[in-house]
Amino acid sequence: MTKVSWSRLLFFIMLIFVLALAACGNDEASDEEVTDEPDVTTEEPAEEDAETEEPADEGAGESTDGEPAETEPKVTEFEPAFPEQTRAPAVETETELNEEIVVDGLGVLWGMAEFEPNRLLVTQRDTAELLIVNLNEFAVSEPIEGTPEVNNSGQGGLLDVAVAPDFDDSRLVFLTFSQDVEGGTVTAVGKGVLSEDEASLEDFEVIFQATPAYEGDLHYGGRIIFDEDGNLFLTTGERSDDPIRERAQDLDAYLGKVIHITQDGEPVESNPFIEDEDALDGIYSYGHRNIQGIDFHPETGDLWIVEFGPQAGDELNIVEPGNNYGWPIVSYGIEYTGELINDGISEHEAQGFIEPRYYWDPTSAPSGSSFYDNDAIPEWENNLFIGGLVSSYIARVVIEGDTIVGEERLLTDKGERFRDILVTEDGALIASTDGGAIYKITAAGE
Ligand SMILES: [Ca+2]
Repeated sequence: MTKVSWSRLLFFIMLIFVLALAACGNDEASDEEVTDEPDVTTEEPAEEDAETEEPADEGAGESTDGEPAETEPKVTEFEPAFPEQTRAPAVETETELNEEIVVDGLGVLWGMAEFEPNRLLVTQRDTAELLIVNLNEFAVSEPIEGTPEVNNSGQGGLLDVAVAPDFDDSRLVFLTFSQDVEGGTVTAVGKGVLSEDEASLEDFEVIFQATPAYEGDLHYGGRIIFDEDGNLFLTTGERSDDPIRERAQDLDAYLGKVIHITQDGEPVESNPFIEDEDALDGIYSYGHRNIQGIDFHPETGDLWIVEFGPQAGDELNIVEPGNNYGWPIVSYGIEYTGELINDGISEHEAQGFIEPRYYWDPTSAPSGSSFYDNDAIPEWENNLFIGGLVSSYIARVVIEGDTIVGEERLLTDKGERFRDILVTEDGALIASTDGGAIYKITAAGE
């Protein structure tokens, strides 16, 4: 490291200290920067990434030299439980790609759903606007009326959007958002009917609230996806602060969970704790931190989630009913203060928890994710694409069975925080950003 880098590093360490002090004095200020969407320590290496990374060499083929995609030093001392659990070998897309910016400058575009071919419903987190983006016409609609009141402080606001599997008939749209309730805020799910003229969401009603309420504005989780039976999986967060985050381990709280509910917000009858009278019936899995991505593997049907870790320790997990994923007892990350979490136990399985299939160290800040379930770019089939926030890239993760065998970083030169990922029916890879852009990536020549 050069002298200049060392002095910058020292500066950032001092900055973290000051921010941490500020956070102690004021819960509302700067938490998003301090705890999540990390953070100055990871911002620094990300900048270096941009300077040192070689330009994408199209046509070079998948690399076989085994060097990892991650080139920065680890933040922690932890070793993986198995060799493929972190730092997968770098791979490179052979197909020549075309990038377009469909819209820009719209603010934090948190969630997307393709409700008609090449037409997306898109949420704007902070203004709580629901918009329609036309991918072919590069056009965005006026905000749709009838969306819910949200608490847009911190990481809160209008979060995800999904359309019912029978949308063509029902026109049902599902939204997640942070809602003011007695005692604080909750992650809430609601549904409404999109009017024929697409100007309003009618009869909007809240169907589920991830209780207990908490007075904080961090770690809402908030992703939703339909399963093949038309039921919903909802992800939540553990609300970040110590000690509330410990509720991720409690079966009488919906914090830090994957939740499985019907379209009316009722627990699905096959849920794992439905017979346990001390547990909430909607819980599907627990011990999660802040789940920001969820999708089904197109071939295996496994449900993969993306969890924000603390400093380092972001995780990819396969969710199975009743399983405990260990937070905040175990983690491959450390506190943003540099302190160990729970004396620094990283091994999950040895402690009776489920090992992540993959983790990042240093932080990647992984957000919305989507499997590529299309043959438009054949080499991408069944790969998982994950938006990175401070890391400012889209991760392409190559999976064999339940093992990560390769990682690639796309759009590293944009300086964007990639918030959500979607694959269209036509096979375009769509990425939304916190700067309010929507990128469309296709095979060149199509
Ligand atoms: Ca874990």
